[in-house]
Amino acid sequence: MSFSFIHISDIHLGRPFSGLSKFAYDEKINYLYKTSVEKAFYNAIEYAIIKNVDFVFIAGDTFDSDEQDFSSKLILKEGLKKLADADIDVYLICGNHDCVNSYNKNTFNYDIDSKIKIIGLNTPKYLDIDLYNKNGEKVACLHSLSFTDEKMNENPLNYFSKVTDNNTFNIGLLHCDLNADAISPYAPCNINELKSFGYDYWALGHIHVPSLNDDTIQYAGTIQGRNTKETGPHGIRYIKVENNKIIKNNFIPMDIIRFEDIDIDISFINDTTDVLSKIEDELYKVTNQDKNLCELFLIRLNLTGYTKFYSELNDEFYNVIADRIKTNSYNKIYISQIINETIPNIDENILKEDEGIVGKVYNTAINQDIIQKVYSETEEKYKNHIASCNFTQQDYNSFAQNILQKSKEECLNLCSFLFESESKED
Ligand SMILES: [Mn+2]
Repeated sequence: MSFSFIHISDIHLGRPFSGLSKFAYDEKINYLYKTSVEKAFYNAIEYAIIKNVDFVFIAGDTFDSDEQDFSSKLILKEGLKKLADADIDVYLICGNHDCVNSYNKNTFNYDIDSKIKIIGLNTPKYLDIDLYNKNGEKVACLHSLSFTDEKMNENPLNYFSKVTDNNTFNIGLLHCDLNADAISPYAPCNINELKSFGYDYWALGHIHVPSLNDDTIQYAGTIQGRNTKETGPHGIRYIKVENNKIIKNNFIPMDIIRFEDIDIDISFINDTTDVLSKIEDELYKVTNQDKNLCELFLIRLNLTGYTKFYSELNDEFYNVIADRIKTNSYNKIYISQIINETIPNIDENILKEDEGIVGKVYNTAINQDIIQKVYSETEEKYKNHIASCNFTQQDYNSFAQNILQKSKEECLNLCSFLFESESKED
């Protein structure tokens, strides 16, 4: 006996994109901001139909607001209809953004036997139900709960029943705050409590950028990132089960616009004009994989490492780089921000010989006698603490050596920044 399903969550229909006002007048961005969420959602539906899945589970926050706009209602209605027409059973729970009470009962007036179940609307708010695959075989039991109101302070697991029949595949469908301390208003519970129910898969909603390392307890994440914090691929999960065992458990990207933060070390570049190709090499490693799916990558670049042309990294440099990347990628990669986290690479001898204030600071700071004095004073001050660490003499020596080395490096870094900014003013 086999079946398959997809797990979608946090579609947030109607939620605007945020934090990118610098592109406010860009035609391509405006067009994609209007269309990408719908497109990602329809991608997911098409995927479910092509894969001929038996079920689709939607784990809450389908609408962004309890005042559903007409366009969002239409998008969801049409999507659900496509699934039902393809003989796919849909179970949708309501989250804190789209609680049961916010659903328009004229629009979503499915009867109790419909293939589309909005938990709490055409079913009770907690629903235990047997699931039958397309061959009519009983293959699983679903346990699902909706938010009635925008807040749920109680532990949602109070509603759920534990597994009594080990021969059935059990699925939990829940919108909850797993990282929560017990006072979260978004259905607080923890991962050990979930595990104690003995279910085979928990389809969760609420967290947009999932980081759980458990194959059987999963947030699907939002289907389309909406701001620079929602980086990386976004999509759905596709699960295939055979004889009560999960044999496929895959994340499938669906997003049209993708946000990324990329660190690029420019330490070994000796010519400023080579920075562009270095950045492009690194960018393409990240963007190539889903270049056919994503129509736009919005990238925040962090430049790191030691560089001897620190003072040349200015706004003009950033603007030229961003323009070239956009042009060279046929308007597919936009740089939203370049952050300079590099450290000026100044030869130590230049600092030593500098007769200005920076040179004085540096020469004082690296003076062995002064370092030894500061070190001894510090050692004396923290001797009880050091003793309580029970170092061997050898460990202690290497620890001390390490600290001295680190502080010397930090001192060089700091003085290099000072030296650069002083020479800029000259
Ligand atoms: Mn939520």
